[in-house]
Amino acid sequence: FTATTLGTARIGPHRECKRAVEGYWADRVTAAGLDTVAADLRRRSWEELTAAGLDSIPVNTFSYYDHMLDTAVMLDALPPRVAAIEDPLDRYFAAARGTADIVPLEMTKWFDTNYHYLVPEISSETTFTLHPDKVLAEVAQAHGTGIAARPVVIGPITFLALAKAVGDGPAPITRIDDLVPLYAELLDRLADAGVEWVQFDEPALVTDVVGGLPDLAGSVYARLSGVTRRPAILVATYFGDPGDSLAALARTAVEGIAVDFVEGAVETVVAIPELSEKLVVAGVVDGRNIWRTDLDRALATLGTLLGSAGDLAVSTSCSTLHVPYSLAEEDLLDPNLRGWLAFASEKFGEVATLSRALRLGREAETEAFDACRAALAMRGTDNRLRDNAVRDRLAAISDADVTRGDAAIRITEQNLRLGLPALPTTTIGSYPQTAAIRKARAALRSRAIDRDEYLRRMRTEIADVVALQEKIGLDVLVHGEPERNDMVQYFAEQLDGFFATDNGWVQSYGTRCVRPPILFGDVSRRAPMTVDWITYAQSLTDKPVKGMLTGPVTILAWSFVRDDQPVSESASQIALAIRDETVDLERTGVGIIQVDEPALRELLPLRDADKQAYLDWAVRAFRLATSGIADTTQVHTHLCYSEFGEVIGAIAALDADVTSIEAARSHMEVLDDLNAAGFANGVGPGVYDIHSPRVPDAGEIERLLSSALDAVDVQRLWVNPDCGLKTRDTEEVVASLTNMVAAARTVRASLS
Ligand code: THG
Ligand code: ZN
Repeated sequence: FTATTLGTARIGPHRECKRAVEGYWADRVTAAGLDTVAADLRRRSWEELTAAGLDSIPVNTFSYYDHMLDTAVMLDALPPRVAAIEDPLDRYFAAARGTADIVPLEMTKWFDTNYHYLVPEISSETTFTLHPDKVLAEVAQAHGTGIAARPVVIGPITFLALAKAVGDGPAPITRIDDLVPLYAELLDRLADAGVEWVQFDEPALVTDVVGGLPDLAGSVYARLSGVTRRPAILVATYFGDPGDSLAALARTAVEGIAVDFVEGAVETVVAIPELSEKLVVAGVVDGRNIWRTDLDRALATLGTLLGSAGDLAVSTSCSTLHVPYSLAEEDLLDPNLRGWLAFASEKFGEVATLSRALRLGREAETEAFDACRAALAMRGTDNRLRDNAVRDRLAAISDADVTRGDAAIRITEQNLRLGLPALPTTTIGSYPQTAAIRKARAALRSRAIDRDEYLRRMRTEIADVVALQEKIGLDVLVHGEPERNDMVQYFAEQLDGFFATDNGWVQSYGTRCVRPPILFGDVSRRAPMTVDWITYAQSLTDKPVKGMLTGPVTILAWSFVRDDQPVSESASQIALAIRDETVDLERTGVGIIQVDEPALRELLPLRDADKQAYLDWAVRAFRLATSGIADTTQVHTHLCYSEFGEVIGAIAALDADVTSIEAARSHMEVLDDLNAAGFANGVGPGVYDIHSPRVPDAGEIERLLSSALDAVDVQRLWVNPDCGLKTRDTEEVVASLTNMVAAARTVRASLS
């Protein structure tokens, strides 16, 4: 084949799948109804790809929740605790979300993206067997509509490398020999189904997550390509340079290898003689950022590859899961900016254009190339790209600007000022986004109400949330963030250098989506962004109210970033804007400011060699944002969604006075790691998992707090949930927080 994409989004162009799945959970949609919506979305997506000019169509990239979970189902590797649930769909959702008495699988970031996958649990009792029903059903549906279907399945190496060992089981990757025969059986079943090409996704090969990956890739794919009855195999690497794994794969009998040329280097391919026997699927169109492809440059890359590859197909660099569906949905975009962008559907067009230009010459696509050059020339000269005031200010930053006073002295001064009890209770920041909030936001958008009425309604929400927290008995309050649609989008909308989309939804996990803002120019703050809300909340209570901000690394990680300067430079610009906000909050008397960095782990480079440089600039950006205020002002931060292992030193280096951190799903293990990293400041390990509707009882939280006290000194321990509460409903929140406060009081009493 000549033109493809490695995968597509599945949430639906108007989030149809999200609505259907949530409807199913709420008993408003039947299983059959859900199936119809899904089948229709798949068919429309395949038709779109075909119409765009792609001649190999990825299938099985659809999912009701997550493709790692789908793979766990395919391999019969769901945890035993869901086995008793008879219905396969309900069992699947129980593993994903938990139930009243089942803890769900852990969720963590998919490589360095903002997508979260469910982490399969592999124990020594896990016996893998093959259940290819889903992939076969999607292939059958595709064949039924005459589509050149190429099923996509997560490869055995990536599946195991991203899974987690439970019990006393060894590292999951040691089970690779158990999986190879099942994948061989899968090849046979796919051959039966008339499949010509299968794609095994092996993004783990661009990382150093487990040792010896090149050898493993060579041996696993030598065995799989040795299967006699099978479709042609495409091994897809993406998100980075596959390094030595590429040569190892090239020496096997697989027919195709996909390489990400947005991240990876062309030289790697050119140097491997065995590739002259293979189809190289060249990811020259960025699958995960939203900039229009420089067609001339991409065609030049393809030209260089032509001599080295046996055959060449054009593709997006990875699945377009990570970008919005289509620019056609964006009515309000600045026309200049629109020309610089390509969402998924525009990218499919670029792939087809490049594929035709490669075969027929650039002349066959003159119009597309001319339009591209004109748009990119406009982008090059747009004066919003450079703000000299911001650049001068950054150039003048010194080490003193990123350093606060001694941590032990700071905490003493803060304790005097705040007068909090031992084991202070608090929440992460957001409260449920109630129907009233959503209604008000929609009414403002449709101009049914004016700005003043909207502000008035938000204030009512804040007053309710403050009263609720006082009633529950929390020690440090928040305003609840009713005015924020999203913790990144909210700030991006108020900062110069960003713009927002109307319908640019991207799946974050399960049915949850975000609309990442687009960072296109130099960043600066026009005016205070949060001060009025916080001061209003503080006026309603004698308890301290935290000022809530999003940190520079997270704003960067959850935006589409400009590709014309190092991201570290963008991070510093955002940090200055946040710093200005902290100074304004402090000036109005706010005593605690939380600067969240849940995405700190997310941008960690995939290769070990690149990690330290990232951690250095990320920590510096956070410290730039938080070092403009007095030592008597307490800085909090919050981290979640990850294995913290590799960033634990950086978390300590952030030097926040208090760090709240996701811990409930990993049973407080993170505290020992923080201690080992020399972290001695305050810490609030999350005492219950907010991603599940399950309400923890007080006894359970007491036990967690006791075990936390084994690891940290009582003066350092804070009590809080795992994460913000915006996805929960008020009833669950009240029940859970009431139990949390009761548990804190019991443990507090037992101390004296
Ligand atoms: N914002 C952004 N990215 C994120 C998070 C975030 N990535 C990591 C983590 N938090 C993901 N968590 C969520 C939690 C809730 C929702 C999305 C991501 C969510 N979304 C609404 C939905 O899908 O219904 C839509 C929200 C809206 O209307 O804007 O609830 O917090 N950027
Ligand atoms: Zn969180």
